[in-house]
Amino acid sequence: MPEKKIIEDHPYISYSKPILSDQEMLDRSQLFYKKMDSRRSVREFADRPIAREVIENILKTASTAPSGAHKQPWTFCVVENPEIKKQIRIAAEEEELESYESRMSSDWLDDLKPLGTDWRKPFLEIAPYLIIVFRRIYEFGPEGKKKNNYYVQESVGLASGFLLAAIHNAGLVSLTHTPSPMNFISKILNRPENEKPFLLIPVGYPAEECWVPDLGRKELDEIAVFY
Ligand code: IYR
Repeated sequence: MPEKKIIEDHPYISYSKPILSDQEMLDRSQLFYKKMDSRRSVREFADRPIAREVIENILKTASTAPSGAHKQPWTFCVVENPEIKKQIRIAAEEEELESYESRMSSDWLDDLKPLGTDWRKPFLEIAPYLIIVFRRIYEFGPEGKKKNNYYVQESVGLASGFLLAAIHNAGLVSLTHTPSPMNFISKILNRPENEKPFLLIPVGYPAEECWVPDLGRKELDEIAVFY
């Protein structure tokens, strides 16, 4: 059990990390990089079922992300029900068709060509789970008074990153899908007005035959500047 102490009326616990050898630190950082570098966004899913408990662990991991004033301003909705998945697919494809046919610029469509995306989203019915991440703009305080959360976009972005890493670590794949506009999902899932949809993430195994674009990643000197 960690040591506990009260500082200015608030409880604290002692926290430390073991000092690693230089080699162990290097090995761990390298291994984790290699592991994360093998993550890919996948659009072709298998319908193979996944235990609910795995999804629960993944969500608990996502919720370990830091957040503004530790408000954890997120809700994860998990859809397994085939009827609800179908409703989501129909509504998402309707919006996406409109986007691909008239809302997206020609530059945008050109940028997406190497990814092979289009308005069809069959994975929304095939993947065993859809996780919909909602950002909670405010909470209802006593007497229903609205209390704004802080840095909601940043916090929910971080939690979503943790979520994708946890999915990958469990040996599963995901897609960060952003049908736009996404309001339809609040209606289908009957979410309260303080929640706004952020990302729709199908989770499962890749299809037996699954292809992903042959993309590289930027080199270190393109993404980092050391001073
Ligand atoms: N939301 C659309 C379009 C799309 C946009 C971006 I930026 C992508 O990186 C991928 C797709 C869709 O999901 O197809």
